Amino acid sequence: MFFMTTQILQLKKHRDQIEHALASLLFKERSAPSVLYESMKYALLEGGKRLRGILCLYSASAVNSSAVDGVIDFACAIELIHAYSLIHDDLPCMDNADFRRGKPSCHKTFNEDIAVLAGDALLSYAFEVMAKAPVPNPGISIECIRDISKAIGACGMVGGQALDMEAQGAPVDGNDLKKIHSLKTGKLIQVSPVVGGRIAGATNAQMKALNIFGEKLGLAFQITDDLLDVEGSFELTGKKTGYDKQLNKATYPALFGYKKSKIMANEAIKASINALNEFDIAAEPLRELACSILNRKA
Ligand code: GRG
Repeated sequence: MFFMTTQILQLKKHRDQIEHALASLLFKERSAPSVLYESMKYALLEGGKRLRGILCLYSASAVNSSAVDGVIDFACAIELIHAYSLIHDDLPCMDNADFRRGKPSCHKTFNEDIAVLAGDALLSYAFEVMAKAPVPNPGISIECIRDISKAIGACGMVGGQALDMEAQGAPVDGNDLKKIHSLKTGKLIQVSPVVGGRIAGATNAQMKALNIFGEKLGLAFQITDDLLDVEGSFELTGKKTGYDKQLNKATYPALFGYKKSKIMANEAIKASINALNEFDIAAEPLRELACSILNRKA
């Protein structure tokens, strides 16, 4: 009970830290055309779990217990990119989803043209934020920007989205599904702890560990996301459930069955935690976060 309360308080503290930092960063863009600014604010602030940003912060602390300059900026940049990807993913030409984070999706509130531009502006701003981040060593900043660009580009998240679009209604096997999700959802999750660790000065062995940790966690996250689409509720997930089936999407429960999908998620989380053997107690928040993915309801 004590463990749970401490973990939840710590998560809340970091989530609030990211939320405040995002609000301050976005405020600097207030001279943008007002409808664009409002749409960016609508899609970015409030409602996100900030999982990717928290992974970045926790990994930096696992490597270096002192506060590391610039990590929060990278955590926010990752969340800006995530918000852009969700806006574009919800568009009628993509998943055509009417709800996100418990409210009408960005294009439902601001129309498609502005929603596309809000996504574009959030993505562009993420790069400005990273370039300005007060990281101790500018070379490290460039390496992180490189890692993130790779993770979200044509051979990463955007490529995964293209494969996902192509796969709708087509026969998809377990390997196809793994590939789509490891790119579409997995790459941004995977790069988040890697970037936090890199900024904090991780050794090569620690970088390798964080990379595997992120990869396995991303897989477990996607499997649980598919399970939530079957067993979750709008109240908790903030989006329409049962939607994968409606779109005829290949999912883990559809391909492997509910029970096997649960086992696969468990195995992926075990593997993610094993990868952290390189770290001492300072990585405990990362381990706890990984465990919480299995029981997540949102
Ligand atoms: C359109 C370029 C482009 C990319 C889209 C992110 C993405 C790629 C697709 C997301 C599709 C999706 C909803 C996948 C399920 C897993 C997932 C990423 C869920 C949303 O992430 P959460 O639950 O969201 O961390 P919050 O709202 O908490 O930030």
